[in-house]
Order: sequence, then C-alpha cells, then structure tokens
Amino acid sequence: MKKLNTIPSADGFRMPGEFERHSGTYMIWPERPDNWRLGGKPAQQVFTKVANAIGRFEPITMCVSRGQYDNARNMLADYVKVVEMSNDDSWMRDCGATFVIDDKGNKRAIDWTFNAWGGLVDGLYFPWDQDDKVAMKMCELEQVDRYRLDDFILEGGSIHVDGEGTLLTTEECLLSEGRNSHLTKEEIEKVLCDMLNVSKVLWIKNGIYNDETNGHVDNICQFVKPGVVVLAWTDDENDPQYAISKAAYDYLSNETDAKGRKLEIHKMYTPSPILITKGESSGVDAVDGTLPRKEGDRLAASYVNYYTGNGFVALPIFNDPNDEKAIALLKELYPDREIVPIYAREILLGGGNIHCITQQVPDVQVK
Ligand code: KQY
Repeated sequence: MKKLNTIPSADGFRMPGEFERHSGTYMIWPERPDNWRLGGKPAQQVFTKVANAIGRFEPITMCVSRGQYDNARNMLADYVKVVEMSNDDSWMRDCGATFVIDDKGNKRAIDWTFNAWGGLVDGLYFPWDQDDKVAMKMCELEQVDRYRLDDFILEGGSIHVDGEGTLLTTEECLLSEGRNSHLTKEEIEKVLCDMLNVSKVLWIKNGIYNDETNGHVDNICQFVKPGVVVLAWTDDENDPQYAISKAAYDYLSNETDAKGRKLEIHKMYTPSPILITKGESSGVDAVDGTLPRKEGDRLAASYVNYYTGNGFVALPIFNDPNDEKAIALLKELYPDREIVPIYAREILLGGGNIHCITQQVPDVQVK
C-alpha cells in the first residue's frame, strides 16, 4: 500500500465521528507483565469479553503476538478474526491508524508517530517501535493508503471528532513536553485541521485526574453526535476531579462547534475513587522505564471511555453505584443502540479502558 505525501483535507478526506457506520474494529491482545498483573491473564479475560461483545455487532480483528496466538485463538469466539502482529502493548486506540473517508467511497488512514505517551520525557514504557508499526500493518490488512507523519506525535485517544468539522482535545496532552513541543499550539491546530479536515478545535484544559496519558480527551469528554457531548463529572468539590470537570464544563458551555452550534453537555458521573490494591500492585512486574503500579494509587476511572459501534455502545463499569446512572444516561442518549456494560477494572488497572483498547474502521460513504 502507498505512503502518501499529500494533505487529506485537500484530497477531500475527513475523519468521521465514531458514531458513524463502521466496517469493523481492531484490538490488540494484552500480555506485557510490567503493565498487566499476573502476566495479563485477568486482562485477557476482559479483552475477550469486549471483543466477543463487539463481534456480535460488527467485524472484529484481534492482533496478537506470536507467543500468545494459540491462547488468544482459543479464548476468543470463532467470529473474532485473530491475526499475528508484533506489538509493545495493547492500546489500539493510541498506536492504531486513524481512518479517513471521502464522499466517493474511498478510505485512507493517518499513521501518526507513536512514542508511548511522551517518549523519553515521560513515556510509559520503552521501546515502542513495534507499536509504531501497528498503524502501517492495519493499513496493509485493510488495503488502504496512508499518510505517514514522521514528525508529529499523536495518539487516537487524544482526539474526538464530530465528523462535521469539530475536534475535541486537551491542552494537557497535546501541548505536553513529550509530544510536539517543537510546535506552537497554532501549528498543532493546523496539523489537526489539515489531517482530519476539521475547522474548529475545542481545547479542554485537562483530562481526568491522574490519567497517565497526560489527560487524553477520550476519558473525559466525547461526542454522542454533532452538537452533543458527555463530560465526566463529580459533585464532590473536595475531589480534585471537580475543578477539572467544572473548568471543562464552563469552557464548553461558552463555545460553539464548527457549525456555530452551542453544545448540549451531559454530565456523566464518575465512579467513587478507585485505588490500586496491594494484591493488584504485587501482581505487576516492576521494570525500570515502565510506569510503576503502586498500592493506593488512584486510577483514572471514567465511564466516558466507552466505545460506540454499529448498533451498540460498550460501556466500562466498576461495580459502583454510579454504574446504573451511566447505563441510564447512555440509554437515553443512544435510544437505537444496545448498551453493553462490561466490568472493566482489569483494563483500568492497565491505565485505560474500553475506548483505549479499540479502534474503529469507518465504512465508506457515497454522497
Ligand atoms: O489510552 C490509554 N488510556 C492508554 C494508557 C496506556 C497505559 C500504558 N500503561
């Protein structure tokens, strides 16, 4: 497949919203023992639930290392396509390709440079060279040409688009020192507009408290559809999350999207703080250069990290009283989709959630 040197927006391509029709979803199988406790065994159970659930609605491909191929093939449902692919970890949202489509039925992808959430400044593991090749390999499997950006670092979890010209992100992440600190905010905005065909970038200040990704937007805010967002929320003014969510709410309330609409903002209550237990911490191998998992550390738990696909929403839940509130809110906001709650503490322990481990391939559209 070809590597393209042109500009997607000039070529007539745009990134569609996640809520638009998909031709499938990709994931990567978890196994690294310095991120996932007990060699990834508990996480593999949950990844299996997520993949099997998604596969009831749309084609799902699980990318798996050579060493784990037989185990993954055995655990996953027959309808999950399993392909061998080297990787450094299992965050398909972040190292995977960002697909773009035009109005004539064509699909391409953006292959951003991936540096494990901050490279040698504050990255979460080293090396990350196999992860950085994942997007290219997806393009080969999907048979789409790709725009490769050798000099621009971005993870898919740090952006959300409405498919109609608006992009949501956080300053905490996109302006972080370990990513594109050689560029100004305006220059970063121009790359996003050129690559994804957006004309308005909404900059929330910070992501979820203690989020190791430098505050990915996909944990705090996401588009339900154009003009409508959910925002992670707490009423507890003593929780450090309160000031973060309040600032985001105030900012978004005073903004308009690319089409000049005011945003409808739905507060999505976070679960009570979730801390790493002693047993969980002791199950993770301590390795220099990988973020440690210490007992008592607060995890970046949020229901906003859900994944939207054809006819469904896969929602992380935590055995918390607010699980039911999150389910009820999504039933109201997505009346035509099945809400699929999945107990996801094991994914959270690895540093993300269902949205972070999935990447959609949009369906082509002819207009
Ligand atoms: O997108 C994410 N939330 C991924 C987090 C990566 C964690 C690596 N330990």
